[in-house]
Amino acid sequence: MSKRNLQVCMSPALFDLYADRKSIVVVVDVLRATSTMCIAFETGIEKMIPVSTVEEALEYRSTNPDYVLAAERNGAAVRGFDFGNSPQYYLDHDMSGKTIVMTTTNGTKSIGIAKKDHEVIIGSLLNLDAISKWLIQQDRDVLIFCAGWKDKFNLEDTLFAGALAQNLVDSNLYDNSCDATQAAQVLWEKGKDDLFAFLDNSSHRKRLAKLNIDSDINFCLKINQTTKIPILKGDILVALDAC
Ligand code: 3SL
Repeated sequence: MSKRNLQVCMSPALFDLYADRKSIVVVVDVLRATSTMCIAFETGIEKMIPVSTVEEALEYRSTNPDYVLAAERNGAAVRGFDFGNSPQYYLDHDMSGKTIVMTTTNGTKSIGIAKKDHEVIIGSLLNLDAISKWLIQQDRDVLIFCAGWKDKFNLEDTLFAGALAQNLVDSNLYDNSCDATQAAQVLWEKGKDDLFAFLDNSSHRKRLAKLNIDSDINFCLKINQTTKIPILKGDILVALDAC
């Protein structure tokens, strides 16, 4: 039996090189967009509409006044929006049944790129095991798509890619001859025992620390806090409960 293809794309700038129109794409932005999406569904939101621009988000609300708008640029909440991109906001506010329209610097942009030709699901360390199990049940190739930072490589998304790749490779169903996949696995092996310390000198940890949000970073680095898997149906994310 031939093995399933498993690739890691380290940056949106490289996506066209990996796109094959058949793989399931797992979009990841550990700090913080896709962690926030996973926890938003865990706390009971009904739908989320990820959009690339602030203007698109505002347009949604002009026709749907009940929608809640979340927007972040360069780590900070965008003025005039209901809130920004903190996963912990959803723990502190009751959003059950709500539809959130969300735009972020890299995460929602990456979803916009991937959705053109691929089925898209949302990954984070918070739903790592759920997403691993669900993917193993699908007889499909997998492309893990790291959102990075403004087209640059980042460590935290690569750590997630390595963790997910390791789980998939352990099932013996996937071929990991992609060099980027192997590199991600090596980084995961090196960092997995203390992710916070491993990221100590990383660019986005420093960026977020300047905004005083170390507690969000700690939260996003927790593993297996939810079994919710956001999946894109058209332009809308809904929750797929794993297993
Ligand atoms: O780039 C993004 O999509 C965000 O997750 C960045 S931040 O963590 O909100 O700064």
